[in-house]
Amino acid sequence: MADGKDFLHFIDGRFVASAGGGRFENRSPVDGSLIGHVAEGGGAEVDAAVAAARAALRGPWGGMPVARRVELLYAVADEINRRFDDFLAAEVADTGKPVSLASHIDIPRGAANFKIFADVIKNVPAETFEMATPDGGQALNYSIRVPRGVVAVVCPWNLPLLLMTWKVGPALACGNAVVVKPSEETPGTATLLGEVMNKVGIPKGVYNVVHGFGPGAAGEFLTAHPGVNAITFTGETRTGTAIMKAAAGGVRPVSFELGGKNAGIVFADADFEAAVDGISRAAFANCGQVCLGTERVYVERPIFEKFVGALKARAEGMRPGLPQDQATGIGPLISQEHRAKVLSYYEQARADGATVVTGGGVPQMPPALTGGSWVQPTIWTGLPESSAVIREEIFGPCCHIAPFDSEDEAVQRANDTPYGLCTTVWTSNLSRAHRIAGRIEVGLCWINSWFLRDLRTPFGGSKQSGIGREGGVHSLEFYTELRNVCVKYA
Ligand code: NAD
Ligand code: 6OD
Repeated sequence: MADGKDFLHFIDGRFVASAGGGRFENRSPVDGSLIGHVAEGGGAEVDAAVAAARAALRGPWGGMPVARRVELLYAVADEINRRFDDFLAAEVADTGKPVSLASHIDIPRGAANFKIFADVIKNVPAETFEMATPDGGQALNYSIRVPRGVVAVVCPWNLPLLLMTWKVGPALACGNAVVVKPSEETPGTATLLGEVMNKVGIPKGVYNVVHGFGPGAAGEFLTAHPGVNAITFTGETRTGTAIMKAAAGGVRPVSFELGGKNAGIVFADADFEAAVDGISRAAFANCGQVCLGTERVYVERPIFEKFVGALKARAEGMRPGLPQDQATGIGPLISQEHRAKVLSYYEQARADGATVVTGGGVPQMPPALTGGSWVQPTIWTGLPESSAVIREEIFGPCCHIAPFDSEDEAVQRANDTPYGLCTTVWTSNLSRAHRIAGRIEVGLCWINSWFLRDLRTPFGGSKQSGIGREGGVHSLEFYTELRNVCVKYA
């Protein structure tokens, strides 16, 4: 990774340290051990990266035919797959997530994100209009899609490679150059991708990475930089608010994938085992650190007790452990800081009178792992809907389960939140499923499924869960601008 365990910036095709030598520690969430040091970027690194990106747009990348860009993006995907184990090791080191999870989701999607958008850009439909001109002649209008220019990509830590490439893939497919600001918690795979870019021949300056922190640091400098033409961001709603203010200077477009407090709704007529399985994944996968996760579960009263018991058994069957161990069912949270936040909600739930069905604390770990950010998968019942545990995004392996008595009640309670990312509904009544899909205030509604992704579909959140949709041709709306060309030919 450029310099042993040091994570350097990747600017203009080269791995570089910070101008002043600043760096910070990267620690393992599994045991707290030191993984390495990360270059801490500031204004100088952001300036250099944006300048490199602008230069790339004026260079070979700017004039490159789409067919060649497509070939290069396919090569990026192939090279990620060829170096699958390196990406897996880097992702697992930074996040502590089980290898079984990262090898099925994070790394394959990291590669797929380049192929899917290469395919999209090959097949962009064109619009043409013939018109009569005032002088009795004729003109043809056609529209072309042009890149925005330099796109800032600001990323979170929960699915680092997957979420970064979900933005970098379409941005490059559309002919932009990018400056990525990975999360300070997860520098590994973004850095490794720099090696891939060089190996396959992506021109220098097209893909740049500046490491560092957010407020008053690399993240803020990047989003406020006048040389940036568009900003795509995944992270907390509060951070999105700050970035939107930065984007206002220069009137730059934003695409935001933000926080959520997603509901799961389980009807008594659902396939019980499938519903338990789906809600268990939605609540506990990736140690609950998935924006699409379900922290509020509403279960129809006749099956409420049985469902709570079955989910409890699932939670208690998830063994925490080393990522490489195939028996590991759940990894640690990303950091001690995040663990303190999650545990504060575990305390709040008790204070608000919750029944703790299972969990609620820190698991007993072997001595070698006690320095990690472990928490128990946790289930509560009995909380009032006004509790902060029900209202606020926790981003941990936990959920509250409440009974409901009617479809109207379930929809009303699911919608009673400032967020609107997704919902997962479990029922065998398809009429009801379609009705709910029309009434639920979210960007993504899963029926008898969860996190089932076709990358051609629009992805994004309603209300405070985001702005815009990405995925398939929808990504073109953000990563390109339409230019109309009017040709008077007669
Ligand atoms: P975060 O908002 O704290 O940080 C995300 C990124 O923003 C980091 O790179 C950080 O350094 C940077 N940042 C922070 N403050 C900034 C500022 N003022 N200016 C510019 N950059 C700044 O989020 P996180 O804790 O890394 O990730 C967890 C959050 O992300 C959760 O809220 C989760 O719901 C959300 N998320 C949403 C989606 C989605 O698709 N909707 C996907 C994944 C994660
Ligand atoms: O699957 C995706 O494309 C996507 N953006 C997933 C987001 C997961 C949130 O943690």
